[in-house]
Amino acid sequence: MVRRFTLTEHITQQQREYPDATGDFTGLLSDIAVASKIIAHDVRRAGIGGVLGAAGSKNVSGDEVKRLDVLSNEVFINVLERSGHLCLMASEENEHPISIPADFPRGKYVFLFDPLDGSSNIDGNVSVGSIFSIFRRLSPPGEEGIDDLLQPGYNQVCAGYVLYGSSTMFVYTTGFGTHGFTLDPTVGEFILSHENIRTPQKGRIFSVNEGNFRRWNGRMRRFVEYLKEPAGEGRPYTGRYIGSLVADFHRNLLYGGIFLYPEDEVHPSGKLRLLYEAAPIAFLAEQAGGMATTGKMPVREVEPTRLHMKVPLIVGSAEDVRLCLRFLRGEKIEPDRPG
Ligand code: AHM
Ligand code: MG
Repeated sequence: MVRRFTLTEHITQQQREYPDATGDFTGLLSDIAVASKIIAHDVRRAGIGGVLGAAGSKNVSGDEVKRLDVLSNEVFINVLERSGHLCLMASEENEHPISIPADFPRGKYVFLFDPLDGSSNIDGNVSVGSIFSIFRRLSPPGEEGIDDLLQPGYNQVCAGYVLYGSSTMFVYTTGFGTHGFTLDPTVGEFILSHENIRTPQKGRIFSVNEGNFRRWNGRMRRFVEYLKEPAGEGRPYTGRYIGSLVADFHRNLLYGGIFLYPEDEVHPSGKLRLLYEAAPIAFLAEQAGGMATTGKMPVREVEPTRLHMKVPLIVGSAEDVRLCLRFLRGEKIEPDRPG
């Protein structure tokens, strides 16, 4: 019989590298996995469970909240607030930080998450995902506050996402590679399926909402036009855009390519949130050999000033991201030599 490696075993093994580890972190990741299994179950039942449709409120960024967003948010909060590993949380769905109720124990980590990203796709039965990011508390115990949440991405101790796709996948990094696990629904366990993912250095896919083309600056337009030219090796690139970050990123991570949500006239800082989307995705990309930039600086170097701040995101295969940066700097790109 083939020995199958579970997520819990993988985390436990990584933790053994740290002789001083208390097991706290292993416990936290196991709780995140439990929350994501509950959400996966809810997402699968969405059509039949009567939970599709708008919940009738708007989230802090002004987007309409679907009922599954609300449910997923509650699942993460309910599971993690009592875990004893966290002292503070922040969710894309909550305007303010989420504190741990006084009757539950507190731990040394803070947890930031987007409970159900891409939820505007739910009614179309398109893949959605959860994204999370973990930092160590900076403040002394009992004094946790917003500064513990507003940490730059290079301070992350862990980042990950769960993709509710044709199968459910849990992908995470603690800075020792990016690893993917697939939920085996028969036993309810995440099984190691993609160990140490290495994203291709150069891809053939570009993913961007081209409906915004005329709102981009000229340099961004020229870059995307360049990718579409039928000239030189590897071009034209194939356009693939779901409009669901986890699904778009995951596909490109495996196949190679570039994902862009640049600034434009309507979204002066892009659309994606630094703390819940861009920074964790950047950590995962870098650990797989890729790159992530805002166009001006590496995403993980951005110092957050607000919980829900947005940044432009350009992420993917290193050569493709570097090429994009050359366009954004206004460098002259030599045309390919024919044939
Ligand atoms: P959400 O957090 O409200 O779900 O929005 C984020 C989503 C991402 O999944 C996706 O990359 C992006 O919005 C798509 O935006 P657009 O529809 O403008 O292309
Ligand atoms: Mg989101």
